[in-house]
Amino acid sequence: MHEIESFEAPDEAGIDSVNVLLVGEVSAGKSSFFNSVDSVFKGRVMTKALTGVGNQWTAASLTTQYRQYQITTKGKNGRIKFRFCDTMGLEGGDAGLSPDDMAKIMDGRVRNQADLANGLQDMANAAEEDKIHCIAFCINAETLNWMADDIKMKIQSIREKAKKKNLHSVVILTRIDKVCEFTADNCSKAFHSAAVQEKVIEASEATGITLNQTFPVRNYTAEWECILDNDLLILRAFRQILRNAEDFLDDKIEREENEMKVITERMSELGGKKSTVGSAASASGGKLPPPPPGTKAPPPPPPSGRSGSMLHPFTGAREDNELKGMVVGDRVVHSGPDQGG
Ligand SMILES: Nc1nc2c(ncn2[C@@H]2O[C@H](COP(=O)(O)OP(=O)(O)OP(=O)(O)O)[C@@H](O)[C@H]2O)c(=O)[nH]1
Ligand SMILES: [Mg+2]
Repeated sequence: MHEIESFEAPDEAGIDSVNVLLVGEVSAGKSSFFNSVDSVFKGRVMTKALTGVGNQWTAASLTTQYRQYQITTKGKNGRIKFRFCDTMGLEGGDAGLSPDDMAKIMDGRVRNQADLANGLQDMANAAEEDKIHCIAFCINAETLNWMADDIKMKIQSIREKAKKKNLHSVVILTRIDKVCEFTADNCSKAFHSAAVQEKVIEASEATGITLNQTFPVRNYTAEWECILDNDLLILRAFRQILRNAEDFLDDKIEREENEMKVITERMSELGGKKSTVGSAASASGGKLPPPPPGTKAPPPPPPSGRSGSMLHPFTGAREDNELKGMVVGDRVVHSGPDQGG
């Protein structure tokens, strides 16, 4: 508990709380998982998020708003730097949220309490504090065998989008009490139950998320008081989510520092090339350095008047010893006034 309660995002991340996105099929237990974590930290069963079955005929999601829930403790300074972001359940075919919609949520482009049922309204600019730092896929252990292929494909596609953003994913396997009667009686039996173990493997295979990131839990849905064995399963899952988010943030900071280093090196390379002439001149007090030995110095500029080269051999009749002796290409300097003006 202490590891979670004392969690602080690194200063460089520029955020106050870590955000975890809850994704899953309709009735997978997303909202119940938030309530369960909330219950563990409050020490009593919490029901802040609405849970239950939506429309039984259309199998629509009960949750229709995007909600960011801050986790708080019962203590005085009771705020854990952690938020769960609850979404509408994934529906079959083109209905409901698409993987692209989920990617917008991951980018922090959907505001808290936005309506999701009538098409997602995304913002052009995302706030850093609304970006997602870890994804939790909620999978119903009881109905996993019958999960429709299009839901599986949506989950895979959302995972791909998360991976491209370097986000880690975990599986929260809910309703383990419904697949093992011993676990239903006592949650500490979950680790000795072949039935639960089988579902853990199935969920890992269906999502492509490794076994050590797949956590069986029993959400608080029928209890009035918290039970230690339930709490331990929920805390185990929550601690891993937090560690994943921390790893993501550390990696993000490292990548950004590296990108900055590459940009700085590139800029100094470009700057170095540009300043070669300038730096040579400034090193010699504003004058260009002397040419290397053996280089013929250019002729000094004429003191005044006009100058040029002989283009044609001199054919004039006038006696002019200087011009008569010159050939084509020789330099001519005339400093006096033209004949006749
Ligand atoms: N027995 C049992 N029931 C659960 C568990 N988790 C959730 N439920 C029940 O499953 C139903 C759906 O739970 P929700 O938490 O509302 O599911 P959701 O994923 O938020 O559903 P939508 O918002 O409709 O997408 C509710 O009746 C819960 O009481 C669990 O671990 N065990
Ligand atoms: Mg819900």
